[in-house]
Amino acid sequence: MSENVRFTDFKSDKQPTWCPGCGDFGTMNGMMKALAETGNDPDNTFVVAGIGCSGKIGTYMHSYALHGVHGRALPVGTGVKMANPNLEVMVAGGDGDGYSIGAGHFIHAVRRNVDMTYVVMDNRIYGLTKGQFSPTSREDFETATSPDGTHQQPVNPLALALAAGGTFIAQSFSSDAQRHAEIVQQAIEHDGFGYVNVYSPCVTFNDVDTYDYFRDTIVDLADEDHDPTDYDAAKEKILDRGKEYQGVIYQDEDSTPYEVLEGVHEGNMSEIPDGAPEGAMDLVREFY
Ligand SMILES: Cc1ncc(C[n+]2csc(CCOP(=O)(O)OP(=O)(O)O)c2C)c(N)n1
Ligand code: SF4
Ligand SMILES: [Mg+2]
Repeated sequence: MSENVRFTDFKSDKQPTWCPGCGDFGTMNGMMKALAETGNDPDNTFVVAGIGCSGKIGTYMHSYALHGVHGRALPVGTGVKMANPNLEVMVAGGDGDGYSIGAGHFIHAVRRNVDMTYVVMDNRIYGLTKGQFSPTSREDFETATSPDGTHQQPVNPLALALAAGGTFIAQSFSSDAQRHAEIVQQAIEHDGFGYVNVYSPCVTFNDVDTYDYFRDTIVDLADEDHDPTDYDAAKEKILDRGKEYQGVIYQDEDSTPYEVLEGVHEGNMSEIPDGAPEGAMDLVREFY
């Protein structure tokens, strides 16, 4: 960990191929700012990314990283943190990755409460595969796969997280750069699973959930006198589908991370060897 790290130190030398104006630029910048602000550096940070436009983030950030299998980023992040709790683990992916194919992992990662951060870049569409509706798409959203609307209620991912026993549930908007970075910072600082659903507009395939839409409708909980430690108040906000909230909606201040309950934490990591265990490379070659 270092005090002199700037957020640009988390930028890799790869040029993003995201469309100009994609919300993922702002989402990533906020994550990098939050990491620098919390005293992390690329040497102690591990980014696990899903598959999707959002999943490319691990390539564009300078840190340890793994670009895994669609919907499977969270179990990998859990394994990384359990293997070495000294690492700052950031898991990132899209609404399809996290709430469709990865929905089962999402619920169990939330309830397991490992101390890591999960950022979902929610553009309410499948971007990478060119514009199919996603679990968070609106019921009347017309796409190639829903020419007459989806005819399905969108998933409420924050409600899923609350029902699964989430200890930190937040939402932000990639274009509100300072607030987004602050909220991700609070998620990193939380002792447990810090979950942030980020409105991260897709300018190419979603002409409904746009920057203008979020700018016009977003309600900041900082202006609402909301107490995130009040479970009932949080539940009320989360179940209010008529509003797009930004801020920390729920936080359990008594949260104890899973790895601490399991006795795997920084304090007893001294026995982990510096190099790879004997025979580890043979095992890797077997699957390479
Ligand atoms: C197992 C598997 N199923 C399906 C796909 C095809 N696929 C790739 S990305 C994606 C969805 C992307 O949507 P989202 O997670 O919202 O990410 P975005 O591109 O919008 O950032 C799908 C269905 C895949 N790569 N692997
Ligand atoms: S298709 Fe959408 S989500 Fe993907 S890079 Fe372009 S704007 Fe971003
Ligand atoms: Mg998406």
